[in-house]
Amino acid sequence: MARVNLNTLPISTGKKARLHRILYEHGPGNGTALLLPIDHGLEHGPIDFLDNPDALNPEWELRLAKEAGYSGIVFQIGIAEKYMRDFAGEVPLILKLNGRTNVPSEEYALSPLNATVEDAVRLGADAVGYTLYVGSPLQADDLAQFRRVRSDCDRYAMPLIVWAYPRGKAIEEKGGRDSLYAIDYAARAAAELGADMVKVNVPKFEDARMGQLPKPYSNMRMSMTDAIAKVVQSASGVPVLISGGSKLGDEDLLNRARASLESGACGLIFGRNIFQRPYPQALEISRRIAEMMRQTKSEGTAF
Ligand code: FBP
Repeated sequence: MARVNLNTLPISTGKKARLHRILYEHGPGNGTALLLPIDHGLEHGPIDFLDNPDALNPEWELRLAKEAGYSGIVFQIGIAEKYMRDFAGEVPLILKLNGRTNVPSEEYALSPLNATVEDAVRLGADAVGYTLYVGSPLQADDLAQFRRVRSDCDRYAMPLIVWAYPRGKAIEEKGGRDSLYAIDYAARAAAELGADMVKVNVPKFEDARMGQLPKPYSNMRMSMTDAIAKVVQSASGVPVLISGGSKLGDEDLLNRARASLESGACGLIFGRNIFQRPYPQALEISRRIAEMMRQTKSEGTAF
């Protein structure tokens, strides 16, 4: 696991102070992050909560984040405004600044801004999140929007975590959003554009689509661990968080966590895999993952 060393990460004093809370003062600590993203009601709709309707109430996730020892929780503005107050200072907030529904097609993906960096400051957030749809036909709008957010983040010393998501028509024509080509490219693009931290999905190798990938990715096959390590390397020193995706069984989820940590990621950001479990199971698996993070030896990329 690559633990983030804030003394060598080239960031401003204010960003360092905020990231210190996430990476050292809460959660597994010691330069790692275990985050709980809760923006699915907007991104996917209430469908994601059908398995566990208790989790529709954000107090469920906040209580879990506090009890299990998460490094931070991710909310959109409406939920943050209504629910963070009781947990302010106890659970670090990452305010997601953009978001969209999945009702329209992803062909022309763009995630519009719904909140500002000033909102994040007012709510006491320790970072903001921005979804960048790398490769979308609407990338000119996305990049312009992102540039304004990045510059606000620099002005307010607010760490910027980029959901580096390859999406859209052209990405689908070139092998799809989950390919190593697409995820590797997205991680690198986010790093080059000024992310302080990059969040990516785990690359997949789909036999039927390998031929669509640009060379040499069309001939590149590797283990999950090596694929994540490749993406971490492409991010070139920008700390990488690995996301969870749709719900897995306990052992598969723990394997995903282990592979991510062994590949040089500095943290994990698991949503559905946590809140779609009943509370006692969500608590137990969260604690097992946090313990794994505390025990995984520091290795890989040095920040
Ligand atoms: P999960 O762990 O549930 O995959 O959550 C991570 C996340 O990035 C959420 O923040 C977001 O709502 C969702 O995935 C978006 O996923 P997608 O773009 O694949 O629909």
